[in-house]
Amino acid sequence: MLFGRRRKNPITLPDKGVKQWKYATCGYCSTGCAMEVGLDANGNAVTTRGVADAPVNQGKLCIKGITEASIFDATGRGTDPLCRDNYWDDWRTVSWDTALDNTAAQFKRIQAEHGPDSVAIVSTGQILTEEFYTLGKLARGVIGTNNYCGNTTLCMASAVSGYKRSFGADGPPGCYDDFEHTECLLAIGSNLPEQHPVIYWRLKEALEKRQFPLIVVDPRVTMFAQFADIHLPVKPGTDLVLLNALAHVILAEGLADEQYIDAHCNGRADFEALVARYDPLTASKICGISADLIRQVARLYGQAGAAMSIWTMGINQSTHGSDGVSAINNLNLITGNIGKPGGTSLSITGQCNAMGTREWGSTTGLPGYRSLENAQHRAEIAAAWHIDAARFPAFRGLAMTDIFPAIESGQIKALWLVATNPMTSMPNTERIRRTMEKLKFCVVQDAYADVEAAQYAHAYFPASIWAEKEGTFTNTERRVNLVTRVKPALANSQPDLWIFTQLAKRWAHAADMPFPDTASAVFEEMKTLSTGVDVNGAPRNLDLSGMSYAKILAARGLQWPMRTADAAGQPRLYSDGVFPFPDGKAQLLAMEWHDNNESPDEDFPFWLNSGRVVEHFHTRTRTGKVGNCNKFSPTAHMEMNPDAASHLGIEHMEYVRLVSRRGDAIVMVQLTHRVPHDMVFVPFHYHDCVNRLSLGLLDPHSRQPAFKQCAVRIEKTNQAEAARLNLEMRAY
Ligand SMILES: Nc1nc2c(c(=O)[nH]1)N[C@H]1C(S)=C(S)[C@@H](COP(=O)(O)OP(=O)(O)OC[C@H]3O[C@@H](n4cnc5c(=O)[nH]c(N)nc54)[C@H](O)[C@@H]3O)O[C@H]1N2
Ligand SMILES: Nc1nc2c(c(=O)[nH]1)N[C@H]1C(S)=C(S)[C@@H](COP(=O)(O)OP(=O)(O)OC[C@H]3O[C@@H](n4cnc5c(=O)[nH]c(N)nc54)[C@H](O)[C@@H]3O)O[C@H]1N2
Ligand code: SF4
Ligand SMILES: [Mo]
Repeated sequence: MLFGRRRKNPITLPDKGVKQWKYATCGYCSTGCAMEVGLDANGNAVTTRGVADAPVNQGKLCIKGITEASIFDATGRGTDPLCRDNYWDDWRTVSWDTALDNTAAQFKRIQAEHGPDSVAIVSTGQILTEEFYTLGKLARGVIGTNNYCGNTTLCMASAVSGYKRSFGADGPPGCYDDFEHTECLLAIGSNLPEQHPVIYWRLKEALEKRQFPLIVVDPRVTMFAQFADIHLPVKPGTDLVLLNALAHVILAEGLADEQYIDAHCNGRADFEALVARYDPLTASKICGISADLIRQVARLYGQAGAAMSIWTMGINQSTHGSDGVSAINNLNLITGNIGKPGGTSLSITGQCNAMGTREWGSTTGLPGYRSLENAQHRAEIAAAWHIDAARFPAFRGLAMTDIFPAIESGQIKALWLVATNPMTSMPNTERIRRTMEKLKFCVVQDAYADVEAAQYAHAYFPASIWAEKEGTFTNTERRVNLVTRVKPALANSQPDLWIFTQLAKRWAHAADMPFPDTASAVFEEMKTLSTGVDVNGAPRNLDLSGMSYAKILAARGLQWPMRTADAAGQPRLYSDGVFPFPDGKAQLLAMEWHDNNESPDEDFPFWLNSGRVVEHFHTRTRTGKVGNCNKFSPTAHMEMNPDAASHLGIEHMEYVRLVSRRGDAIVMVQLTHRVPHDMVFVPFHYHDCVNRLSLGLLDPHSRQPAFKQCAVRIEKTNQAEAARLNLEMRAY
């Protein structure tokens, strides 16, 4: 006899006519899922499937990965290079030679007139590592500007800065397998089930095998918070206070790992003196979590045999983002939870290759986690690139968030945007719009021609996307994985690597420099730069020298460091307690919390919180055109507490106008108890929406904007007019 589903509703998968499967790594988030793209008899990408024996995702994909085959031909892809004299003119289709010659000539003219740093370059976390490395060589070795940065300033800069301040170098020390070993997990400012669904699945698998406390810190009752054992609805922007208080209890109650601190940490005295002032009662009055709950969580964390913390944008996008990260590191250092199975400080990265640019992109330094401030590092890279080390500045230039004000003030005249869309993703859209209008020359290099940033461009380079190219991505757990060329580039678009190497040819001195034009040759060059010793005399961690594309493919991704061909990649860093500071010790940091956000008042009584939903990716150049993603949230919307709404006479699905000190935006109301009374949450995916309102105060260390905190008021609005405006703003 047949029972249940088999009898009632047998599931049949439609036959998509797949003739061939080709390997890739997902091009959306940093989870790093391995997949295969299915091609039909005509070579069209028709579907994707997860790779069953891949260590990261073990066959799973989320909604974005499942629908990723349709992005190749999505509307709005750029097919030809375009040029125009003024941004208000119509575009002219031109040849690649014309587009590249013209761009090089404009950069040279502007640099001759206003100095080398008057040309700025802002890149991304979404191209291949080999492309990042080549762009860095072009930016620093050929064009010679120090104002070169990436959208990672909006994303991971606080994690990078916090890791460097605590451990001496960037690089997440843990891995997903730590879920299988931990006895306590603290997740801060991360909505893992929606933003990293497959990492969340890994966590759930671990929890199903073995129970351990899951504690989620988020002012919203996110999906993650609903699944947690303990939810700490922290007051926005006060995580540092909570973390200092947790450390206070752990030290005061003798739960610290004294041996680990003595052997591996500097700075204990100052740190202890500072956290002594953050007793649970004092802290509770600032961060809104009761003293008892703070003690309970501290004891759970301090007593666990192995405890780990993960975090994402709720920490990084804050005026104390870098301090928040270092405070998480403090917590793990004093409990001896670094580099051991289940004990770690694991920042959950954002974009598919945000790690690749940090490692090899040269935006904040030089390749392979080298720094501009270090003369030996400058010499090493100058030798590899066959240039004079004097070409490198001895300090890093402006961060992305400082580049825009420098355009405003006239210091920067030209801007090259590579795979980033600041017109939608930067705070204070109106200010960005006025800033972009001031540019003498702007190039936008994007896979999609309808990206909003192109509105102010004088040249547009159509880039090939994701698996139209070959190369590697590094994921959250330092795993390097391969993207193979699944199908040919669309129309006249070209891989970013090709664009960089061809542009380099427009400068005479680049002729003497190595500019390999295949990804695998670039990878070999990177490998040679990845060996050697660090500032503490220990072997460099970011070592890829044992890897090859064939090995990566066979293993479905390998973690660095991998120093020899017969070694396996290393799952954790700092397991020996040796950190990349000169004396090998990590740094405990004493950090005071300052109340420095824009916060609600009488005129603007709500916190405006912003972030993401599972079905969309960033500024929707891709997911906005994938029917099975866009249909879940085609319209800009806002989570609002029903009690607050009824107080203002606002109903579910009604349009309202949000107003901040910067601007206004129309959103549709979604009533939900996920947000408290005094907060609204708006996904940032929609153009001319939340970032028209955001302030984006900067973290002093990382220069990352506090996207998660500013103040707004809510006004009733004419529904028909709002619906029309809403449609007009979001034409696709
Ligand atoms: N579906 C999807 N997945 C994505 C992306 C996407 O666009 N779509 N983008 C990728 C990228 S680049 C990134 S960076 C990640 C982001 O991943 P996440 O950081 O997990 O996502 P966000 O929604 O930006 O923010 C996470 C949470 O921070 C909370 N938060 C706000 N203020 C505070 C605070 O003061 N303290 C604390 N503790 N929490 C606070 C918010 O309420 C929110 O729930 O997602 C990646 N994955
Ligand atoms: N209010 C608010 N604002 C935020 C955030 C928030 O939480 N709240 N989060 C911030 C964060 S964490 C991030 S990471 C940023 C993201 O902000 P952006 O980077 O500006 O947003 P994306 O839409 O990802 O832009 C990437 C662009 O690259 C293009 N692209 C994709 N693949 C390729 C390729 O292979 N080659 C080329 N040349 N182009 C390609 C895409 O079409 C897209 O236009 O937004 C930030 N802004
Ligand atoms: S979890 Fe991230 S990497 Fe995996 S399929 Fe989804 S978007 Fe892609
Ligand atoms: Mo991000």
